[in-house]
Amino acid sequence: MNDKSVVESSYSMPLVHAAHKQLATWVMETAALCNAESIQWCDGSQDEWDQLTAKLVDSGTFLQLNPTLHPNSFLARSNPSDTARVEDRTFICSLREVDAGPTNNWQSPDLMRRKLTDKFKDCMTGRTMYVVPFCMGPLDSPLALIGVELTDSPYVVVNMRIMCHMGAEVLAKLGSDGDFIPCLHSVGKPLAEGEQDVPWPCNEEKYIVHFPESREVWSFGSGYGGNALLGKKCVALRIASAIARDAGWMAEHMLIMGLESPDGAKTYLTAAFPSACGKTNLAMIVPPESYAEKGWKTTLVGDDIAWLWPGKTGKLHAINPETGFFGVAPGTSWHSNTAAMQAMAKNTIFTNVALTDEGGVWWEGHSEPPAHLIDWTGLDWTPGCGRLAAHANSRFTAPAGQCPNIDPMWQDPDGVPIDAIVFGGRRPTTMPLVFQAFDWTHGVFLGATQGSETTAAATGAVGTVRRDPMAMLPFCGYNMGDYLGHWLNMRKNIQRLPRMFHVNWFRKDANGKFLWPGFRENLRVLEWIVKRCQGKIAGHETPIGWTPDWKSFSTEGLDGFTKEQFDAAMLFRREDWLAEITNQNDFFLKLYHSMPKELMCQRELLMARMA
Ligand code: GTP
Ligand code: SPV
Ligand code: MN
Repeated sequence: MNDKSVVESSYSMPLVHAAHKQLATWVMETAALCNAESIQWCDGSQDEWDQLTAKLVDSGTFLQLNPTLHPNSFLARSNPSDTARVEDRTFICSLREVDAGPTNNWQSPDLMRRKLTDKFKDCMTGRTMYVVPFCMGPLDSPLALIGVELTDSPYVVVNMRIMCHMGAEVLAKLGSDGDFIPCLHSVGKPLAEGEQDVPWPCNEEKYIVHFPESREVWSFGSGYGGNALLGKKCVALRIASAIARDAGWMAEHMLIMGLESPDGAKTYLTAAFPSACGKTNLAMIVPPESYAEKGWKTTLVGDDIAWLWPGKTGKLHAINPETGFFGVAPGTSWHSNTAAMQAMAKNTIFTNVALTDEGGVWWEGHSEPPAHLIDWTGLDWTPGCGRLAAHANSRFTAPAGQCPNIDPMWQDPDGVPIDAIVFGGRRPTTMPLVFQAFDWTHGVFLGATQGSETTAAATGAVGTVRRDPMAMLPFCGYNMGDYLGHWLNMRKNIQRLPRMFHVNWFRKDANGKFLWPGFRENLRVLEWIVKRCQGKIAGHETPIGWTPDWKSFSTEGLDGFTKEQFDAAMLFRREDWLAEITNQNDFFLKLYHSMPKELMCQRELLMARMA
């Protein structure tokens, strides 16, 4: 299309937005294809937020919470069929199938483009199309990526305003010819003349589609989380991982946090845990009292995504490309995560949690159940009624700046220097509480073979152990074997390598009880990690890596936690590990053609050490 059609379009466009011809043309073409009733260019202002939240309250999508309990906060209840990411409907459409690899759904870009063009035709009839310019990463970071999401969901717009830099400042940075990642989103529910809208429009047929080579995202049919807030998983992980491979950096599903030990030394670490396996909890950890008294301090940089590159200090540096949390609500309480509770005290959007009679929010694990609630589906709920009050994947969208221990460097364009990388997942058996990799390549092997019980963050079976390399299985925008090769290659560019660790908070005893108290007490594991990074403490060498012993691991102030319990949480059993190695077979076979030889070799070495 050319400028002429922009001018001739039936949509009006403020002149200032026509400055970027390519953007203006794409906006006009898309509005025409989707038959949007009108176009709204989003500036990210408070006025815009007020206008959109009022509209969402009017349409029944939002319920305003009691402003004395939760100022400027809202509850949304989704359609019960649209509550989590849809991995089987997520596609990587590279030109060649081999570039998507055996762990991704692939379709030919041409075919997919044709199919989607058909789907998007007239799909915004009766709706406004919002133009949402956004920037992942601090605007002045060398890694910052700009995208523009076109969406017919005002719910998406207000969530995006919390989750990333959005609006006028991004458009200004884009100027008249800046590069941007086009992201097209529709809930896929056109409104016929006079048709009444539903509170949560969506479509049974969903497509979450990525074109990693041309760097575009098309998402159809869902309004929820990672399916619809396209800056997050689609851009900052799937598209960014492909960009990072080409440009020598890494886009990872990791939290970033800082730890200040009593001597004043600051250690930053990242941790890759699969969805709903405790990243937010660990990122926001508050030291137990005995640690706080000694002078331990914790800070948070990010809770879900880290972009890493070799920085000025010779270490890997990390930025959090997001500005908000889209955190799991169930299990979050003043006891388990005070920082999260403070972060979501105001200016927060809750999705699929329960509503209290006072106009507050509640979920399983929040506090003692109230005598009456309205559950996430809008029905009356009483304790013992047999239903969950909040959906297992219910979430809060809260501004990161509201977290009381946000790190002073969290928006630093150069990121924070990383000393440790931690892998982990939900492993009811086999995996000890903590162990350290012998070196970078062994660490990459630990990350590559990490597994976890599946959770409610994606639709499908919950509770079976699956391999989830670097917690990136659902988020890698290219061939997983090539991705692991990229990890190995990065070693050459990092002068001061981080140490690598594997943790497991989720090991259970014969009665199904967690062997480790977890949550705040995880700081004890972090202390061991920090001291290992500082070279202050000896490790115990085992076939699987370096481990702490009872003496070098602090349990002071951890009432009643015995050496027997520690040994059970740390136990290395040869039989379990032989089964583990056998169980990794399927994964190695699946990636046979692209799996780096170094990782095959690591497997051999592990078996040799076990013999
Ligand atoms: P995504 O946002 O989906 O990427 O996940 P996340 O990794 O940020 O998940 P989050 O921190 O929200 O995980 C929440 C779940 O982990 C809840 O069910 C918590 O109860 C559980 N959890 C977190 N930390 C611990 C821990 O130390 N021990 C145990 N047993 N459970 C934990
Ligand atoms: C995850 O599932 O890892 C999330 C939530 O962080 S979502 O944004 O929905 O993907
Ligand atoms: Mn996540």
